[in-house]
Amino acid sequence: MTAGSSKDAVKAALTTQALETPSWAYGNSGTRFKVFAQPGVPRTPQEKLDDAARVHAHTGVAPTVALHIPWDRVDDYGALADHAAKRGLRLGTINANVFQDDDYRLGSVTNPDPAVRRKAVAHLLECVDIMDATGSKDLKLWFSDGTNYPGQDDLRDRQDRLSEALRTVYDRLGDDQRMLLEYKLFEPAFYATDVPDWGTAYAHCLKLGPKAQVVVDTGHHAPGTNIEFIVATLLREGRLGGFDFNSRFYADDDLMVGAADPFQLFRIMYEVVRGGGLATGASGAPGVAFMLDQCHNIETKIPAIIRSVMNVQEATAKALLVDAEALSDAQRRGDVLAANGALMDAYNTDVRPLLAEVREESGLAPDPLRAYERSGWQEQIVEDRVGGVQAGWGA
Ligand code: LRH
Ligand code: MN
Ligand code: MN
Repeated sequence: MTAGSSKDAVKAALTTQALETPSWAYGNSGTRFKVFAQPGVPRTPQEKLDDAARVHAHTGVAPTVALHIPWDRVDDYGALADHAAKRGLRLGTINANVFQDDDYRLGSVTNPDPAVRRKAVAHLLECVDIMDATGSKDLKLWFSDGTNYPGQDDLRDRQDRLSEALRTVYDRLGDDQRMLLEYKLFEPAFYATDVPDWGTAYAHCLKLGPKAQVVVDTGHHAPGTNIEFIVATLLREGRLGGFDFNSRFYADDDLMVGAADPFQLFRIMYEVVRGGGLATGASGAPGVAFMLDQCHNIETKIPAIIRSVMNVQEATAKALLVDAEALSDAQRRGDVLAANGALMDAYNTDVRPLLAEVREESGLAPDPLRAYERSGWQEQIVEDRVGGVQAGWGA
């Protein structure tokens, strides 16, 4: 699939795109100031899957759900995978969590204390065991590790410790499993984060081997960062493992993807299409994982997730509509305005009717949000579920 293909090819590409929703987006969440509990939120990992199944039922493109351990800890992961399968879902990426334990005050895998490092690595290895049980292919690693004050710890030693931990976990992966390494500029570390940017993540992945890939969380950059350039570069190098999609106005806001800056999302998706990132996933090879990583603190969660899925689809459709021939012709001629115009023409196209057609052709309602509203699910869960769980940040 290349940019600017015929309407039928665009529609076909849209039906093969799959988006992964995060279990934690279905539970309660908040800021450091307040968690606003919502009625009807899931009380168990199973109920999170029940909600995710509604998102997939109405959009048709959200068949997998990312788990976060220990937020989604259960006794029997095989049974959880069965629960998902009965609802037409699969368990997706396993997210490790080495950032909510008192022992990790000075870091997890980069902690100066070897006993703490061993504990962190043991958790990461446990996550690979869980992948074996669930059939998950991707292990996503994000480390809150870093320092708050210059001199607090040795920056180079911390990279060595990180490298050693990653190697141990990488060597434990099965042939069809990947390690997705996520970077984040700052927070909770405020002076130096140990994996602060794509360059650091890429350097570690290169050293580890082909199963180590970089994850771009769209909320993890400094304001003004050209994220699509990072995406283009990682794709060229064959190291773009996936996205954690969300929107940011200020820092790691975790708002709905495409809400703050739909144009940026379009530019990112254009580079994905341009670099063949949609096609690899569709052909069955481990391609770019399109995941959401969001928290819906004040808005109703399931419709917010449906809206987010639709926003990614709209950006993807626009990216696919770019007239590649007109664009490269203008670029070769050095016609700046025509080249920019070719991108903007696609961006300014209203793709909602096209997506409505795609859904109707797959037997879905044209408007997933209206369909969800009419389904009665929201009223049902509010009635049935009392005492929903927090997603995990304060848990
Ligand atoms: C860190 C992060 C990472 C975590 C998730 C809950 O900010 O983006 O992906 O796993 O939030
Ligand atoms: Mn993330
Ligand atoms: Mn984040």
